[in-house]
Amino acid sequence: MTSKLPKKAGGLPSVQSTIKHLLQSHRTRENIKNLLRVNQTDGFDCPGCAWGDNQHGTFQFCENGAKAIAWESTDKLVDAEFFKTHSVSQLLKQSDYWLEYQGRLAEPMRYNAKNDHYQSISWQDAFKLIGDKLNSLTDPNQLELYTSGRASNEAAYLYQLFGRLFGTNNFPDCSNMCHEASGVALTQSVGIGKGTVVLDDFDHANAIFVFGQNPGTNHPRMMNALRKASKQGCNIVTFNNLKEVALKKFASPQDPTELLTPAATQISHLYLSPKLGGDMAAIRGMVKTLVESYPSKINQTFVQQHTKGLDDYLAIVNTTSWQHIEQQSGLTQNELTQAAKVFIESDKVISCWAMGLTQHTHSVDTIREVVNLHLLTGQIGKKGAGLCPVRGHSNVQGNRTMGINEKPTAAFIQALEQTLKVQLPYAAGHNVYHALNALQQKQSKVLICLGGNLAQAASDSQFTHQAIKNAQLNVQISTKLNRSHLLVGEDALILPCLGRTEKDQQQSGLQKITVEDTFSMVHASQGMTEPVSPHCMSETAIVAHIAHATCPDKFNWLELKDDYRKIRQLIAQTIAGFEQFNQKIEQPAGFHLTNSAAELRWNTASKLANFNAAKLPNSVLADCYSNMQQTMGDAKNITFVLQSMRSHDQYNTTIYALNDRYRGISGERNVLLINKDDAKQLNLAEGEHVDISSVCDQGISREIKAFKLVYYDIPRGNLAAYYPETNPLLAIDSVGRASFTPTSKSIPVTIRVTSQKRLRVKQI
Ligand SMILES: Nc1nc2c(c(=O)[nH]1)N[C@H]1C(S)=C(S)[C@@H](COP(=O)(O)OP(=O)(O)OC[C@H]3O[C@@H](n4cnc5c(=O)[nH]c(N)nc54)[C@H](O)[C@@H]3O)O[C@H]1N2
Ligand SMILES: Nc1nc2c(c(=O)[nH]1)N[C@H]1C(S)=C(S)[C@@H](COP(=O)(O)OP(=O)(O)OC[C@H]3O[C@@H](n4cnc5c(=O)[nH]c(N)nc54)[C@H](O)[C@@H]3O)O[C@H]1N2
Ligand SMILES: [Mo]
Repeated sequence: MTSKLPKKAGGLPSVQSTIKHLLQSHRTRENIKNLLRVNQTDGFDCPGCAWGDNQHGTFQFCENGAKAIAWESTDKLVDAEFFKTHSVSQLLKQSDYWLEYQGRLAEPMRYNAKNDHYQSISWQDAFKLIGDKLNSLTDPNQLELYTSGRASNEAAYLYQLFGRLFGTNNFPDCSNMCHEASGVALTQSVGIGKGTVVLDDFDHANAIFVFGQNPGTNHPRMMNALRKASKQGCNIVTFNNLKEVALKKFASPQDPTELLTPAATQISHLYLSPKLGGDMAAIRGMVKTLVESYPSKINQTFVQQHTKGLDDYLAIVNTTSWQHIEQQSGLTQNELTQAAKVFIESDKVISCWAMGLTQHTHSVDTIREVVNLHLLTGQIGKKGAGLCPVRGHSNVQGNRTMGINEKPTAAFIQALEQTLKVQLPYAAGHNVYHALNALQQKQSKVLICLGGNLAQAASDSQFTHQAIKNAQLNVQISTKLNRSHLLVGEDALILPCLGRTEKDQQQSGLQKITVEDTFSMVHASQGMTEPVSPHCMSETAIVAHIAHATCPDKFNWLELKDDYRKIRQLIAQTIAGFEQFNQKIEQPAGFHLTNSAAELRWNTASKLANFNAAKLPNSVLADCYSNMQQTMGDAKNITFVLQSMRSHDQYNTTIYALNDRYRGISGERNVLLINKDDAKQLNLAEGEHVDISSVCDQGISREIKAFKLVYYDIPRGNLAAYYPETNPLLAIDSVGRASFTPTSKSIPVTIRVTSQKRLRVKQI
């Protein structure tokens, strides 16, 4: 392990880092004010993660929330002058970090293929161009409507309504690359694809299990809940492939002693490091312990009243051998028994998880295994207990609730049809996987992205980049310049939008938008700083104008954008749980959407919660890598399993800086974490550079070059590196079963020393 690792997370370095990022924003004063308004009544919702807020609205310091705000609210502008100086080909050579660092997109631009530059276009002309192009398509399913999870409920609702009135359910969504497996698994098991707990439950739990999640970086406000729980005597058990420092010790920047002294709160009482993709086996081991050694702890009353499929499930548990469990999880029976005991001996248990569980081939079964354990013990639907998929983007869950879903339920479409007196498509549309394939094959012809950076977020970069280039029209509604804007074919538009922190002025006055957090709390958000440019438009208005330019007769789109309350009235009429929406958001903390599973109502076909009797997979790798699985174990050419993850200084494809303080890494991102013994076996030294490659069954070889080795406390056979740099390695077909999520946490790779010649070129 490197000696540079910090002993605790949080504390003074967090505050120092925040100040640095605020200063770099060139809008320091506004951003300090912004920080005080984040997640407050009459303030705006943090554009960082989807973690919820306490009901009292007390200020919660969050280093990475501050970075997200400072990054959005900057005075640096990317305008017509900028694009005059830089051709698209030149921009393509820049790093993702450089591209976003240039500042906020400040006016609408259109790509000119003749001179390879973006040039100004009026909003009116841009909308007309989109409308004309869409109306020239021979089939509405030639349109792909991507969404990234920052869009407001209002923008998302209009977007899906527009897409469906146009005639398509093609709604690829960042969620397809993120928590899709959670939605699928929870719907199959408990009848609703959302978490069953609220923030208050963390105050009442006796045990909290954290699977495959790095909250110190990605959900820093969750650390307050974990710290408080730990101080109250709650046992916290972590399953993480890496030893993440925040999950070991955390110092609250709001506690003077922990801020200024080495003092910190111990977070995890038991910390287990399974092999990548080994969690299903680990949880199976916990279940086996329960069933075989503590059968009286099975909650018979709950199982009988509320569940279906116990016998089949127990039969599978019975046939799963400890040998298989130990080999796949990389954990011993003894370790798993300890974890099982904490679970079994606690009367209120919450399980949390994020990308470490969702980005594998067998993620749906893994998450259903977590649910199996909760069902056996009745740990759901009571205070202090339940299931908590910790969502990523701040409104990704709300987008789904609003209908951003390529497979809407018939009931959802019927409600829209009946209330709005319209006809909409029922057939399933495209998720990200299907959309990229359709674009690659030129079956889809227009791509509109409501935020995000599909080019860098999706796997198989070469394939994905070509797919986006194939679009006859590529429309990006964005705040910052990124690679998705530069993959231009015939025609492309950049439509600059307002950020969360900014005032959204429409004809009826200053507008509020609404969002839903990971606990299904819906609340209002209102930006307060002046927009960076008078030429930026709100996302909601942009969507309304696109709809108006395309299908003006179907709806009075422009009236809706003039007053967002009218959009909320439509939501109230068409989506269950939003009755009296405009009134309910006047409550300071917003309102909670009820969760059927938390109320022990099971919206499944059986009307019961379903056990899932799935075998452990033979291999954690996707089927398209069966050749690579065979080479595993050959000392000269070991197939490692690589996970791609976030550093402390990034937000998905947005790179804030080149450091990863909690992992002791600074100044670079092309690093590869490796177990010291694996490196020694291959005669590789720390600091040496390696090329990383993977070969899928189609024989396509994918490679990324010159990654610097860092010794790390990681299970043997596993590696870790950052996303998006690792995305070129992952075959487009390497997706989760039933979730289609890229298997970003289990990429089979081999490594070899980078040639000296190449390294010299790199250093120049
Ligand atoms: N600052 C910041 N905040 C963010 C984001 C960001 O990029 N930056 N992104 C947002 C988004 S969209 C999301 S989805 C979330 C992501 O939040 P996370 O899921 O925390 O994100 P990752 O960095 O992908 O971290 C995965 C964690 O799981 C562990 N892990 C990987 N594979 C396995 C495995 O097989 N088993 C186990 N047990 N552990 C494993 C890794 O070691 C790592 O700690 O964060 C959101 N919040
Ligand atoms: N290998 C690998 N790949 C992954 C992952 C991984 O762990 N490993 N994680 C996956 C996950 S969990 C996710 S969620 C996806 C993320 O996929 P996306 O959501 O598509 O990507 P982001 O990087 O969040 O998008 C950044 C861009 O969003 C735009 N933006 C920022 N704020 C706003 C706003 O308020 N409005 C609008 N309209 N635009 C805005 C900016 O232009 C910025 O460049 O990536 C996935 N890809
Ligand atoms: Mo995500």
